Amino acid sequence: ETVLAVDIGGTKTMAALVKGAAIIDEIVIPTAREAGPDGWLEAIAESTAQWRGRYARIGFAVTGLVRDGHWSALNPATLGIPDGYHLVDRAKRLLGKPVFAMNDAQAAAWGEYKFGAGSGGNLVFLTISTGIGGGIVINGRPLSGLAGHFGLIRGPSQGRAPLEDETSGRWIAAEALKAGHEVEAAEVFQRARQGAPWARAIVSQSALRVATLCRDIQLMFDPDQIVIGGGIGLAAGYIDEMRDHLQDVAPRLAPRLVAAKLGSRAGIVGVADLAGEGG
Ligand code: BMX
Repeated sequence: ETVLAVDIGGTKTMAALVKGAAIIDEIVIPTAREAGPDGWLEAIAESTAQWRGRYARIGFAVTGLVRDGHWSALNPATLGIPDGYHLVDRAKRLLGKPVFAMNDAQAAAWGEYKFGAGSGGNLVFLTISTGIGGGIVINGRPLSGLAGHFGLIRGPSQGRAPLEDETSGRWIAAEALKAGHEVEAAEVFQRARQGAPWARAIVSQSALRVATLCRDIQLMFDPDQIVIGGGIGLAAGYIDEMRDHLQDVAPRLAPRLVAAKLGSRAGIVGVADLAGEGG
């Protein structure tokens, strides 16, 4: 069964025709942050019009909290979704097929568990991107609701801000600006690789905070592995930097970090699988 799978993140939106774990075709468009959910759905309908008639079901993996088909932001700085937006109803009306919706990182956790880096045991997935998302698969089941929203735990600044606001892509760009460099997160990584001390310091600080989070996650769920994804998490050198920060952790406490095998497509593949089963 072919599924239209859509992943709406704080920075970009990906849509794909998916069969099993195979991507038949895909497009990526920026998430027009100011357009709001009606605007995002219209952009998706437009840019996937050429696939109409080729899919029987639709899956949405979205940044934010999904409950009973209703969609809300937990951290509006990551994406300003209005409270309780009727995502499933609106998408179904617009695209004309049954819609299943879930959180992006929870979908990615399922994708990696079933088709990617998973080994069959318990797994935690972390995406380090605009924000920090997470998903947990325990005893072969993906947890839903708030479970895995690790980016929302309190950060290092005396608990004032969510961890993701002091760690992730937006923070990296903001820190660079403070250091006098008006660049996007991706360029901070490039400059760090070239050896710029200011860039290296920012990347190292971010990786240290995520490494500390992984250490805590290991104590909560003892997963077989923690799968790292997202544009920041998969940036060259980031996972190695995390491993460096974990070097002095006793082996029996140490989290086992692996890169997402499905890369940026983990959410798409995961939600397609769950939508294909009928949600
Ligand atoms: C935030 C939260 C999570 C999401 C994570 C990663 C919102 C809007 N989103 O913690 O639901 O999984 O960001 O999202 O509250 P991304 O946009 O960085 O992929």
